[in-house]
Amino acid sequence: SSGGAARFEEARCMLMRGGTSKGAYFLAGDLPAEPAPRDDLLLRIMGSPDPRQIDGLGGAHPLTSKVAVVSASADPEADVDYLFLQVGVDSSEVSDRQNCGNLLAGVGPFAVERGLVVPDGDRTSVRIRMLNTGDLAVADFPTPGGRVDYSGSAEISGVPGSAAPVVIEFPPGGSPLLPTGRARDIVAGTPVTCVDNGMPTVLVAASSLGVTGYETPEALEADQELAERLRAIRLEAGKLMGLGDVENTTVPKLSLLAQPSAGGAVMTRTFIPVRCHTSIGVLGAASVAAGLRVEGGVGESVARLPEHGDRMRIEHPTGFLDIETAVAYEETAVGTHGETALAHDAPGALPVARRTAVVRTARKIFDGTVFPRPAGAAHH
Ligand code: NQM
Repeated sequence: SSGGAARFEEARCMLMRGGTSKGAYFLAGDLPAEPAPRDDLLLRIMGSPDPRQIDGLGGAHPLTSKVAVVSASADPEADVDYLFLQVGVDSSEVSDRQNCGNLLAGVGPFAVERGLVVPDGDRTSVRIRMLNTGDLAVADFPTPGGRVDYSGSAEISGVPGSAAPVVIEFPPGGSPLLPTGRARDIVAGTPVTCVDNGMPTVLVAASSLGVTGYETPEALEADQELAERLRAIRLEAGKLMGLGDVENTTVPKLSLLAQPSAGGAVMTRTFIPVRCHTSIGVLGAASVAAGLRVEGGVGESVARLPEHGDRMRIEHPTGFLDIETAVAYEETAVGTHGETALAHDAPGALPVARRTAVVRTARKIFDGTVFPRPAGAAHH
């Protein structure tokens, strides 16, 4: 390897759980600035490509093969910039084409740990520019005595025990809530609702795919016929959503919807996009929740919306995720293809997301130096 790369034969790194995901957090300055050498280094740090990621930090699942790159922001509206990178497990793909609302939960604490943000009393609020989408998030978490306190009583499904709440607010983002301009489309012969409230997601009634939506993730992943059907839906929906050819991308996600079983609004099984999520992504849930509030969407036949308030409980394979969303029908809204709809003369006026908020938790697992596998040592 070149002399320039030698500087990165080891890297400062913090391993954190963010929500129901786990990843390696880096200061941008501790990684190569150029994407190609950065991604090569990250593959060697995580142990990819290898289904077991035995020679690196990765946990052999997309939810534990994640990276957050954090830096001070030049943007006056933000304190820090956060770039999410999905590192392939058994592929050499490192992708910045999706965001991650779970690793997001660790970004504020990490920024304080690394001195990018000075704690501001008993709780600290950090404004985060999410570089993958351009959207903002504001995270608020306890910092008694000027140190991040990870312990607390907030419980989230999919994580044992309890921890300090990280309260995250998402102001309205820049993407149209309905990327196709319609509440319902037929793709690959299946009715779907394509929605993007922070994560491009295709909603499908489980019943229209011949499953109940209550199967285990393992059982759904083993269903080859279902996999083919989902693949066809995703490829066609991706084009309609303006995402181009999504064959090799991790967005859009697919969420199968079924009737709730535990007092929530809906039961979900989410494909990210090939593996079935053991719970649900944060922004994935934000998109499901907003999509359920869209009149005429495919959720109408299965979901039970709360009678009032913004809070909605999204059920998933290991419990539930509570998320607050508000959707309004504005006088005008513009879809990706440039259509404009006027509420007063068009009953199909496009809805927009007003706000989204969620409680997550995060934890510092270790802080130190990571030693990447040497360059050129992969055999595949
Ligand atoms: O949707 C998994 C996760 C995610 C993404 C995925 C996420 C989100 O659970 O905000 O967090 O959909 O790949 O971490």
